[in-house]
Amino acid sequence: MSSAPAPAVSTAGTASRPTATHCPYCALQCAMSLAPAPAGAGGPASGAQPEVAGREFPTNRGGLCRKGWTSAELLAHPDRVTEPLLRSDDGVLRPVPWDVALERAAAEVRTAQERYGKDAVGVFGGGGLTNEKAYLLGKFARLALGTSRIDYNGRFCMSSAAAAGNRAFGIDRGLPFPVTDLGTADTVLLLGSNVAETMPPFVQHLAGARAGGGLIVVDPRRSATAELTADGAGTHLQPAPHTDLILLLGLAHIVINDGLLAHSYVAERTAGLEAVIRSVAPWWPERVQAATGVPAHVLREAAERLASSARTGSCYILTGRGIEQHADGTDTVTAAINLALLLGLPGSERGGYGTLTGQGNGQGGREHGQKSDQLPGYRKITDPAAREHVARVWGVPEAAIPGPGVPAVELLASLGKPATADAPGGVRCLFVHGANVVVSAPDVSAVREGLRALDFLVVCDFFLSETAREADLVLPVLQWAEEEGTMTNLEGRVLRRRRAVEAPAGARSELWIMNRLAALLDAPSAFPEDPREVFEELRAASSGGLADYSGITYERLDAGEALHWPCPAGSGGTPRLFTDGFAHPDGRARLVAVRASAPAPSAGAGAFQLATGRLLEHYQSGAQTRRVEALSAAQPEVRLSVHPAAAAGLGIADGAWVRVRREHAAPQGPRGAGTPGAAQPEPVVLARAELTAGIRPDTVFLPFHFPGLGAANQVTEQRTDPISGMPEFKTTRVLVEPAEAPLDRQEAS
Ligand SMILES: Nc1nc2c(c(=O)[nH]1)N[C@H]1C(S)=C(S)[C@@H](COP(=O)(O)OP(=O)(O)OC[C@H]3O[C@@H](n4cnc5c(=O)[nH]c(N)nc54)[C@H](O)[C@@H]3O)O[C@H]1N2
Ligand SMILES: Nc1nc2c(c(=O)[nH]1)N[C@H]1C(S)=C(S)[C@@H](COP(=O)(O)OP(=O)(O)OC[C@H]3O[C@@H](n4cnc5c(=O)[nH]c(N)nc54)[C@H](O)[C@@H]3O)O[C@H]1N2
Ligand code: SF4
Ligand SMILES: [Mo]
Repeated sequence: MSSAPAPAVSTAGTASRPTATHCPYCALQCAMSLAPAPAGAGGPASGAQPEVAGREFPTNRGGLCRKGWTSAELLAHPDRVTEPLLRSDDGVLRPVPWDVALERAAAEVRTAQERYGKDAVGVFGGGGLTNEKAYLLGKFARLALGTSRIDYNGRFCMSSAAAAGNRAFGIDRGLPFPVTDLGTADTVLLLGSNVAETMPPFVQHLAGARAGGGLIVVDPRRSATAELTADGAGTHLQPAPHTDLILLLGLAHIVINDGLLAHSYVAERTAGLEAVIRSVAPWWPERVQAATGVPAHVLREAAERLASSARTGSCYILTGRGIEQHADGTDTVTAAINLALLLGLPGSERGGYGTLTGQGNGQGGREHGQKSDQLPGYRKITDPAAREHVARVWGVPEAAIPGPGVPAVELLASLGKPATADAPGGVRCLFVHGANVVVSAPDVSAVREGLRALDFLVVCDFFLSETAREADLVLPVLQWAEEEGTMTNLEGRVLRRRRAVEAPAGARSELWIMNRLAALLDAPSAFPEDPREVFEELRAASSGGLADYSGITYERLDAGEALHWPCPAGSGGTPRLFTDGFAHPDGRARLVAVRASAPAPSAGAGAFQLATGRLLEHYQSGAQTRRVEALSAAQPEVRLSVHPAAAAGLGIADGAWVRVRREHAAPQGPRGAGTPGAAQPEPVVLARAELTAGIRPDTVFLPFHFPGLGAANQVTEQRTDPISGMPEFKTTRVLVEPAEAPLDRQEAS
């Protein structure tokens, strides 16, 4: 088995022509072409890379950001893992042949399940996986492992927006319209989104709004995107972090009280107005000003601008992680959707509401069964008809499909936990596919402790990420340009990923890995290793579901058709949703009354709200981009943004080292009272201060791309949104103090 070739599925292969594909990173999925390495360069083994070029496509119009341009550098990177690595008794990861690796993994699954039951094995997936891998991983968990314990990093990303979209519209597709529709807008309200750094080529779609002074950016920082409002291009609203719900209730209050409501749209297309009128009543502009810091007259001007565009031009409301990644993220997004509905936008020709999906396959990855409560086609795992349908496609009795599992934070909190009188035991053996939770999950010290308490940890990755370093078994997988598959972009459009280069000998496709493991575990259904075959099965499994892919084929995609789901067999797909109605049985959107609690008193001396987010040069946990020379040279270490006035108060100069810690001791997380006698050191972040007048004086900001003591998630907490399971990533009350330079500089990055 160890000499088995990687699956040969290429249509383009390593032919001399460039291969048309898409960027490996974010959900904009910019089109690019990969030309083979120049002749004589010696192929991947020599480190020669295919050449990346931007390709004409509606979302990026030939543009790429720095991450896209440098993405091919990682294909033949010296850090690539190219053999399975098993931890020996002395604690060292050592190469083993594939058959040894897979047999060991299967044996550990059996042992854990014999001792503790089926749910003792867990799976943690990722929104970067192709549709084929995400679909098969969901099936692998339910049928090959027989566990309900599967969830994924999309829970950290899209879950609040998804929950709010489902509640309001009956369906969750990030943008219910093509990105290019934004070109017609004269007003765009962008809440908690920094597209200028997180999706640079997207900025061109804001040109129309900027030209007329209609870009409104809501961010506690003067982000690169907020800067796009300069010179009359728009307005930057700079509220205190985590006051967006109040701000949005305030805008709705003005729309209702100042006669800006789209009466006939609301009457014909929505339900729930009365309760929303009551819920926004207490938030008159001056009260909102007191809570958020945004002046009342600025709020009035913004509401009037939105309403006049909605009436006579075109107006869009878009949200990003800045307002979504909160413990009340679902309600905050709901308030943004309510505002859009009150203005008559969703499904009209005058604009709409959308959320900007994050990961490369953040959209498709949330449709086909990686979520703990979900089956393919965006079906509910608790719905008897959905279970029957999927069981038929899988050729198993309905009862063979486990029930719902638990969301990501709860799953991670359960690692290694023994059973008690009141609660079942946690996961003892975990498979990780496409996430680096030791950097990206909230409260990473607790996560690391959980991973170390496992009986067995399997990590599939192409690099030794910080999470892979904790593994008992690392399985080396393929990178994007080495595999075939499909991705679904932020507009719900399905795209082809194509193989452009040979994979290193020794790495294997995840479909191949699942196929072999399923056989070793006597799985009751087939696990094809050919992506096209998996996609055919996904089409059948999704047929009739909300996210119906049954009409999409590799042939249609290869012929260049633009196919947005839902795409039932024979249809041309749905680029624009809601034009004829919403996905609730009565066709109406739901206005859902949400309430804000009065903000907590402002932090005391030396205390701040810590906001977290992204830098242009790094992607997520940085497992990939920290290995790209130009990117890591541009952003080598973590920096804490601090306002100069706040820094002066703390006696901190630009470039000085600071320590960031929680203002209050963390509430006892779900891990319980901890191990007796094993007092954990208080988690802190060590960073250099970067003084910037662009941030509010009561706020500090950290990017989350760095590991170790540089990890912002050292201090974030396990608190989650009760509806979506989204962690509170975006605000933590912290103390900032001067610190000594770390003895080992590496510690901080
Ligand atoms: N360069 C880069 N690009 C990426 C990624 C990456 O890691 N790096 N990741 C991709 C993924 S998975 C995602 S999800 C997207 C995320 O894309 P964005 O949502 O644009 O990214 P963030 O930087 O997380 O957050 C956006 C902004 O929210 C602001 N913010 C923080 N707290 C608050 C608050 O309480 N209220 C408001 N209104 N704003 C707040 C931050 O200051 C920040 O500027 O980016 C995708 N693109
Ligand atoms: N404080 C704070 N924390 C955050 C956020 C924040 O804004 N603030 N944002 C959150 C968000 S929106 C997200 S999306 C998460 C993301 O956080 P992570 O899930 O940690 O994201 P990545 O760094 O993309 O991790 C992907 C890992 O999988 C590997 N990989 C890439 N492609 C594949 C593949 O096809 N198969 C396999 N097996 N491995 C692959 C990569 O090498 C990398 O090690 O972080 C969240 N954490
Ligand atoms: S914007 Fe996103 S998809 Fe486009 S090149 Fe940059 S990382 Fe890649
Ligand atoms: Mo994300």
